[in-house]
Amino acid sequence: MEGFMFYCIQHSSVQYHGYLDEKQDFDGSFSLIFTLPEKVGALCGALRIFEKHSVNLHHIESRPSKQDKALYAFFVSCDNKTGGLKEAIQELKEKSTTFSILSRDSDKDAIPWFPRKIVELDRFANQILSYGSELDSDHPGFTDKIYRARRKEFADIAFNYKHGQEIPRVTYTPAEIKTWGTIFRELTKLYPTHACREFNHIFPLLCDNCGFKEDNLPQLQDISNFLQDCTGFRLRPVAGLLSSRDFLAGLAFRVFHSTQYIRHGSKPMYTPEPDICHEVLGHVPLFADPSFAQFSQEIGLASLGAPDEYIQKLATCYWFTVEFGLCRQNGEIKAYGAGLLSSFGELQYCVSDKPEIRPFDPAKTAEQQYPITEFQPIYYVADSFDSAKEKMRAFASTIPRPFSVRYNPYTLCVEVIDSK
Ligand code: HBI
Ligand code: NLE
Ligand code: FE
Repeated sequence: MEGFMFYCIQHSSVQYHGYLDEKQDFDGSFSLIFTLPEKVGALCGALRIFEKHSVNLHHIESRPSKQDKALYAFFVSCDNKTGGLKEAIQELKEKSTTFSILSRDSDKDAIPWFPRKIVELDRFANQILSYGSELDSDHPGFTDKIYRARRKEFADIAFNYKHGQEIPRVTYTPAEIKTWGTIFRELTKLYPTHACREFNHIFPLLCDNCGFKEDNLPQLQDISNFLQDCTGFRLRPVAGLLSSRDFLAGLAFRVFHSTQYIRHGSKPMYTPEPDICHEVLGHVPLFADPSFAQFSQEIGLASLGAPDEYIQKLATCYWFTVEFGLCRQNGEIKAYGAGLLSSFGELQYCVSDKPEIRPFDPAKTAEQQYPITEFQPIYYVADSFDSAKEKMRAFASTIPRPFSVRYNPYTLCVEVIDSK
């Protein structure tokens, strides 16, 4: 299937426009997908409606509809600065054969907005859920002034970061290096017996290429370069937790949002919050594995524009795979979830006989409740990354969306296709 025609042809100028006039482009917070009957002047008529209601258009694409050759599909982004959008939509709906709205605002009938260019991930930086520079009162760092000030420094790096920049290098303090050292030492003792094959294959490469060692915290930019060589995954710094929708959207572009601070030194064995140890020891090795990278991106692509209840289901599948997944290898249970591979407490616990173990089945797994501040009572076991991916693909195809998406790795853009 083809992506929107004008979009492909004019792609480079669109991207250029985005860089030149980012602000204006980013303000286009509504997108409309509609089909018009094939008749001369149909688009002109539609554009006149926007003009009449003073709606400012930021971008427009068109192509023949896949569903019906006699129709033309249009994809338009616009803002609602003058307040005329509602009337324009009303009028346009009457002239259109099909009509959908994508919106960042909480309009019930709209498809949620999603990024279509990698630079649009810059929008997420200031939408951190909790923590960030402000710690919750039961966090071990809450009363530690030095720790709080340090967290703010990291938050500022993330807030100011823009796509395409080098991720600032950080000099970690002796106390931070000590915390890292404890975690690194304990985990590397467990990996040979507890981690999956793919993890153990890649880990030594990170030691050789990215400075992973007991007395050194690796730098995000070096890791990002390494991952781009392996699978095209890249890192971008983030101040804290993103919403599931934003976080999953990053994965669609093979972008992993990574924290850069380290957990409080008083509790090295387990933290509920992602920190640099979790990101680089837990997540990074497997993002260098092609099959796992593909699996992760597909969860991301499935999330774009999905209804809230399905974002919830995808986030739960993500939790029980990428974060806390187990797999069977040569008759043994091994860990591949990052939350396990970064916690020397939970890594030992997860393969003991204490937790319950079930086969990974997205439709069922997606409904499972889970705690986020203690060891998991239930884990799901996958046969392989490829089989988990096939299962996720089948599940994703049940998500109701009036369009499908395809990632273009040459342009780093998501192409929207008007029907499945
Ligand atoms: N945000 N920064 C950040 N890091 C994560 O690992 C993360 C997140 N938001 C949500 C999330 N993980 C998942 O648990 C799912 O909700 C997608
Ligand atoms: N519990 C993990 C750890 O201690 O490294 C972090 C999990 C983040 C979701
Ligand atoms: Fe994580």
